Amino acid sequence: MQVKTFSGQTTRSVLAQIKQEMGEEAVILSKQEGKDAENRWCQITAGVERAVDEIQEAETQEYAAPAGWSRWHEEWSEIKEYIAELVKPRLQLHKLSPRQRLALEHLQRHDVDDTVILRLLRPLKSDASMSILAPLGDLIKFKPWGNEWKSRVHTFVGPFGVGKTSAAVRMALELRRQNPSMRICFVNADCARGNGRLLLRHYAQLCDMGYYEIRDSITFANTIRDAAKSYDRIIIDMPGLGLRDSFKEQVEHFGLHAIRENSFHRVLSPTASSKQLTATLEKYRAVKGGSIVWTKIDEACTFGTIINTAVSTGLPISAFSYGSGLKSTLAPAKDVMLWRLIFKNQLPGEYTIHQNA
Ligand SMILES: Nc1nc2c(ncn2[C@@H]2O[C@H](COP(=O)(O)OP(=O)(O)OP(=O)(O)O)[C@@H](O)[C@H]2O)c(=O)[nH]1
Ligand SMILES: [Mg+2]
Repeated sequence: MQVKTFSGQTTRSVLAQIKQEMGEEAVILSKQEGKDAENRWCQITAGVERAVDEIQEAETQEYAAPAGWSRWHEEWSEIKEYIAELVKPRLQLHKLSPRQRLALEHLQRHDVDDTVILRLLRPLKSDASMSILAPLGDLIKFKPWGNEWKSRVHTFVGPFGVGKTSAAVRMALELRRQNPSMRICFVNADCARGNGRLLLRHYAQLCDMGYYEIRDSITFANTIRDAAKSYDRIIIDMPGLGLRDSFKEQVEHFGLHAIRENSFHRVLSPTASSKQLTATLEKYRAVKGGSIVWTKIDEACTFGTIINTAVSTGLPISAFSYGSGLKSTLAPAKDVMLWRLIFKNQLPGEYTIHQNA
């Protein structure tokens, strides 16, 4: 159900707005009337059943996958692997400098996809003095977490236990560090279970940030509307999605699509297999934009999936987290952090320490 709150001076004018925007099928979910210093006001929350699908369709158009897409995608991945095998002898690797070859082989050991390797090869072969970081930098986008992320609402989604709540708290703390006067609140959409709930509430109190809990689309719409009046950034912690859960159902349950200015951050870990990551990302195809937050990189031993995912989704990397505590375990993502992680096995925290030294 699409839920939206309309306001005006009279019931009649608000009902007219609802009819115009949602049509005859809209149902009234709640109504409030009052009078302030000067005027009367009326606020009505209305919902309409069919609109979700329409909005979902509009939002997913760019990503809309035909029936059987997953199977087709799997077959195409296999075909790509065969093609890569076939073309390998013709790659003329001898045209690369020894340094370039070593770097490419290193990426292959980190499970970087052959298709990505092929895309790196072309520019490298044209210039033996070129560092591999140049074409890599062209393939991967970074948008470091912080003030640059202007949208008011930020929603953290991802599999169970990947580090969504921890990332949300750390990213709020980082925002506050960059901008001490910023008014930030948490919206907990995962309050059915105890742990994350207590952690978020505790940190919100400790850091003087707002805290709300939501359970359905009506409390969600009202909460976001209220929070938007008092806070510059609203950070939503979503429940995890298991491999068999549907993101569309989650969106419908909370009425998530109705929020404007919402950036979705997919929280992922390189400790997951590439098949798991592909399946997880597939779930979130319906939402555009946002970023990828990579967590638990301190627990991973290869980082090729970070490169593969950046190339296949085109999404920017916004942050890396690298430890189980909440302090000094998250860094807004910069290209040099990924290069050092892959080529020197150095965690972003170590890079930051060197920078500050
Ligand atoms: N080593 C390491 N542990 C982490 C990192 N991020 C989170 N954790 C740990 O992973 C566990 C799960 O973190 P949460 O933030 O609760 O993860 P979640 O995705 O919110 O979990 P659910 O809400 O249960 O789905 C906690 O024990 C965290 O301390 C990280 O970057 N590195
Ligand atoms: Mg959580």
